[in-house]
Amino acid sequence: MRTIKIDSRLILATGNLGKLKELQALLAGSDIEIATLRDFPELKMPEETGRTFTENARIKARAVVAATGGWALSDDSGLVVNALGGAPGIYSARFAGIKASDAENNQKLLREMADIPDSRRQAAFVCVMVLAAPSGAEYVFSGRCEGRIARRAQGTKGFGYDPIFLPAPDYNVTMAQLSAAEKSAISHRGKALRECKNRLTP
Ligand code: ITT
Repeated sequence: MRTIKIDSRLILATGNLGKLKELQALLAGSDIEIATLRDFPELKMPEETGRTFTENARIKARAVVAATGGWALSDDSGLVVNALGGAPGIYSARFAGIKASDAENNQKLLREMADIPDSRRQAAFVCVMVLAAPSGAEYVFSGRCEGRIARRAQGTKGFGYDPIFLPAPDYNVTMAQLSAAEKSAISHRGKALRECKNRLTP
């Protein structure tokens, strides 16, 4: 497998503080200089008009490369619920409306799942990352975390749907009851970023 050499700082192309914290923790200690969108306050991220996680991740990474001329790493992710035909999927951030809070999204999902029995509550978190170079080269990484939708929200750590997601194989605690390190060890984002880091030259 070809290794990737990042010869300038890497800009984390996300405006989601929950994601940003997890990405920064996973990249801590590496030799790569990390920047965030806060370093580019004039940069306006484009609308996510793609039909897939990968298309949306490409849109975000390309916008940051075009605006900055640097390397960018984007993350498009979401929750895929079997009993809802894959929803909310790429619409996870805006499930309960454009400016919906995490709590509103969780409540809407719990409402829609109210009549679904435990045997049919399977779900997965999905993450696609695009690492984009100023040269136009792009590398795609992905990760998936299987689990089930809980009956009620529990836990205060993490973000998004973490309080109502019971990760496999134990399904005993929600993702929001795990420490940041425990979550990253099993999470969709942790898996995608480790795959990415494995390709980078030291
Ligand atoms: P950026 O596009 O700026 O990165 P965003 O929040 O709009 O931020 P997405 O379009 O990728 O990003 O939506 C991801 C949504 O999926 C996020 O808002 C959460 O609702 C959910 N999500 C993703 N990863 C999650 C995680 O680790 N834990 C809980 N929910 C997660």
